[in-house]
Amino acid sequence: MGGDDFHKGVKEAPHKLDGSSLKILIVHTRWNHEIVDPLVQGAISSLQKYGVQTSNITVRDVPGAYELPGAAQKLIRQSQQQSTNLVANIVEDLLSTTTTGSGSGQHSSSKGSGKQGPFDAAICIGVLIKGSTMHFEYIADAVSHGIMRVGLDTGVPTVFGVLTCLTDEQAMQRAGIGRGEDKGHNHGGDWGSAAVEMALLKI
Ligand code: DLZ
Repeated sequence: MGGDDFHKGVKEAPHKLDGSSLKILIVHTRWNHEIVDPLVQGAISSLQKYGVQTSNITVRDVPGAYELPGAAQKLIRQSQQQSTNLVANIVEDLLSTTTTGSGSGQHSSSKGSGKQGPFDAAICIGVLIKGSTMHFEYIADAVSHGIMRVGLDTGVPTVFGVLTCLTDEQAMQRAGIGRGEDKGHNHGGDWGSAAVEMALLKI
């Protein structure tokens, strides 16, 4: 494995990834949407390839990359809170059924088509392209640290799907829409598989 044989990128996971029980959040920017949209599509296709049901993929958008960590954290926390409320309602209902026989017998867990419960993983997707000022450096630094914090603070694996490129062409190549004959590689696919792998991680 040297010289011309080197293949840059991630090797397939050593075990089968079954995402059929997972609920995934994608938060993406509207900045640079012509490059972001194929990346989001690449991530969704990859999630589906690993068995994640379309009804269990939530997609939300924000203005720019700087907003990604805050939005992801808010949505993850809301899903965790909803899940706690759901469990509390079920317990309350069961208790009232046992003591008075008057429980509704119908829990909200039976409603809706998607999986109930908190997100199992999140993917933050955006494209930062360097301009002539220091703006790029500040945003890239804040966003990368912010996304890392979301994952660590919420306990929900949060994938860094932000391209930090020096030129438009670099970004397009990494979204699989390069202008030349070689369209490049859509990194959204790698982010989808990383989300599934991290969501399933256990001892
Ligand atoms: C302002 C700005 C600039 C100059 N460049 C980008 C970019 O390349 N990619 C991106 O996602 N967002 C950019 N933004 C917007 C900021 O991320 C943010 O939305 C605004 O500063 C408002 O907080």
